Amino acid sequence: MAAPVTNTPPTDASTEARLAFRHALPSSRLGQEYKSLESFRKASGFVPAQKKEYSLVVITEPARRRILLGEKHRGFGKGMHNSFGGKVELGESDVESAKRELEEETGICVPMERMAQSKLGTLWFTFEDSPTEMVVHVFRINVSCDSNTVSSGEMDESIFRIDPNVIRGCDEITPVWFPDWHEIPMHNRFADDSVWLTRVLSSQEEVLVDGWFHFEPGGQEVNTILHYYMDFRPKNNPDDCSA
Ligand code: 6U4
Repeated sequence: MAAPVTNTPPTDASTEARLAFRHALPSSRLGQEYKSLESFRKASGFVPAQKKEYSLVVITEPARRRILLGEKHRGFGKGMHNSFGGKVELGESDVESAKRELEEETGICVPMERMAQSKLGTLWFTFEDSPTEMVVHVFRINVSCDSNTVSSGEMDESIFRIDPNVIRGCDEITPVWFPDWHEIPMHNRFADDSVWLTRVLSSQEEVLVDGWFHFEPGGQEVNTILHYYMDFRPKNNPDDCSA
């Protein structure tokens, strides 16, 4: 029997991060955290028959603590607020998918090299009632989106400048800025976002994250995690897990 993390104090870094987000899901929806991938796998006991790969791009404006989210009108996650992305098409890399989907869904064009450098990690999702594992390659682009700074040369090179006028939606998704990321409608997002995204946004430094989430049956309606394992680490010192 795999050992769950039962002795984690209530103020561990992940819990603390989550509590700062007003609409984060309660722990009763987030399942049991495991301390290793091996113990997570033993607990879920799930072997997917097939997998599908996706890209997901998180767009944030750190100076204003804003996040750009898409209101999804159709397909997987319909009616929810999600970041941008979609399937990795045949012959495409994860980076190419992220670049293409972001541009299709928001009008924002990020160069390939920039997108490649912005990879946060990978999330693996399995579901009690589906044979298919979703493998989601996650990227984060920090932007400045202000018409006054579009032509200014003085800016931190980690910030990607975008002209607010380029942002537009498509028939699938409408992009909307949320003025304070602590107000993200987490109750209207996939449950795992309350675990990994809250942690990523709360971190003062650049981080990498890989996560494995096994969901209860019932899909989007139930939207509840049974088991998860998350490997969260600073980008510049990947061996240090204290971020
Ligand atoms: P079509 O209909 O072909 O345009 P496509 O846009 O290629 O579809 P879609 O929209 O079904 O694919 O992609 C699903 C999107 O949802 C991907 O960006 C990955 C993302 N996603 C899936 N599960 C997620 C989860 N649990 N948490 C999360 N994002 C998830 O934050």
